[in-house]
Amino acid sequence: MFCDETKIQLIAGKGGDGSVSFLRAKYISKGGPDGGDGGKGGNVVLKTNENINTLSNINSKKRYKADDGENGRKKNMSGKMGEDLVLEVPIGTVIWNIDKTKILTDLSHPNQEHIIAKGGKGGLGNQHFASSTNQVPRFAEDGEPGEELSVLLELKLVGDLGLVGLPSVGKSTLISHVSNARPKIAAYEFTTLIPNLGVVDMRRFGGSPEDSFVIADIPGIIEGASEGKGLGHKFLRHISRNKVLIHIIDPLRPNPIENFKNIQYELETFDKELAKKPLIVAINKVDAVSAKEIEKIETKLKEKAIPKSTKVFKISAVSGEGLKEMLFEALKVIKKENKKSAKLSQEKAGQTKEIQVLRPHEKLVKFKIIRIKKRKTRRVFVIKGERLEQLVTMTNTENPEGIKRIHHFLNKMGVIKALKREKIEFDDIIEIADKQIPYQDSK
Ligand SMILES: Nc1nc2c(ncn2[C@@H]2O[C@H](COP(=O)(O)OP(=O)(O)OP(=O)(O)O)[C@@H](O)[C@H]2O)c(=O)[nH]1
Ligand SMILES: [Mg+2]
Repeated sequence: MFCDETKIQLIAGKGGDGSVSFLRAKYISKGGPDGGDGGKGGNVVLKTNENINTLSNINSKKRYKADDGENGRKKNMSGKMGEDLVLEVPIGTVIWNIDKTKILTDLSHPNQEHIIAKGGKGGLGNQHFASSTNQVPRFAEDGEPGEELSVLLELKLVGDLGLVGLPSVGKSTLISHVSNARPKIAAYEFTTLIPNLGVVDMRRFGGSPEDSFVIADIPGIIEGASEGKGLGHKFLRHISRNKVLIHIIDPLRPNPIENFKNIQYELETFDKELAKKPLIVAINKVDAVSAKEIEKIETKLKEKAIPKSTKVFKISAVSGEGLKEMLFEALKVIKKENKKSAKLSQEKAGQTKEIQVLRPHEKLVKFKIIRIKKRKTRRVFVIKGERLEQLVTMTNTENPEGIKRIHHFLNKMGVIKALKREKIEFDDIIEIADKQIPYQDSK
């Protein structure tokens, strides 16, 4: 089964709760607090595996959850960390937000890892809350919930060289002749239903050992693909990352020039960038057609369909004629494109250095009163802020010591000051992370 798009829900593990406990030992009447911390929740991690070529394994489930951290225990024992959940995906997997409007990350290297949903922090045990004024803290932090999000995974296979053309022109025959891939070959159209990747080892053609590249064979395209004819545009995304395309022409078919133009039009309709990619043209099956006939097609092609600079090769995917020269030309273009993109990413890296970033600390303590609602005689102040929300989420607001702790932080972070400017009054409500905290005048 081949699958190149799927939507899944990812849930990282919740942090374990901190424990409230007091040392109990014979002859010691009042021991100190000894509640251990909760363990951190497991992350959900996406990791590329070069042996996987499809998202079908991932697609078999719709919801993935990493392990929760264990709760803390007495005698200062911390809870165990939740294990990360590692999902293996093919190289070339793009992770989008669920409506496919924003790319979250793009996994294009072998063994690349990305934490997509972070596990929640473990809550601190009550031993941390002992102070000179409170030697019996009956409060421990709750574990933080794990991040939760839905994403759309899209696979764009990463080949260097992409083969395009009508069905039955010999794309699969070519890829099986020059690479380790063994796709099905047959005399009927649409033999290939899913994209295939193969590695071309140029040593076989007299090249050097470091010269190898990935070749991609995609299902045939026909006129009207943009309107969904044949297999439509479904697989064209897989050649959008190729550095060079080889458009294969079948001289046994009538109207090869017209066919060529139609396919080029379909590529352009799918994505303008495809039409701008370096292109090589191959007239295949020269073993089955007279040299004169081939000559005629080539001349017409150059007159009517391609710019002068486009290279045309006459090949036979069956006998191997002309393949070596064509592969070396492809390799030359791939190397040139690699150099270009290396330069581009260097320039990009240079640029990002100059971008000013907020120091983590600033980001953490930032907050904002986003809304003031009215409820009966009281007012509700809705506040947003990353660190504040985390703190409140991890604090049991049923526990008076918890409320006290939140007030302590509200004061420290300047929230109370900001609320006073808004003329907050006793009995008004502060709402953070969907929790309601009664305002206690802290004069
Ligand atoms: N004589 C000759 N026949 C070829 C050559 N290349 C391919 N063929 C034949 O053409 C037919 C189609 O070949 P495939 O490689 O399956 O074609 P394809 O482009 O992958 O076709 P789809 O997967 O349907 O898009 C088969 O019968 C091949 O044996 C060639 O160089 N010479
Ligand atoms: Mg095929």
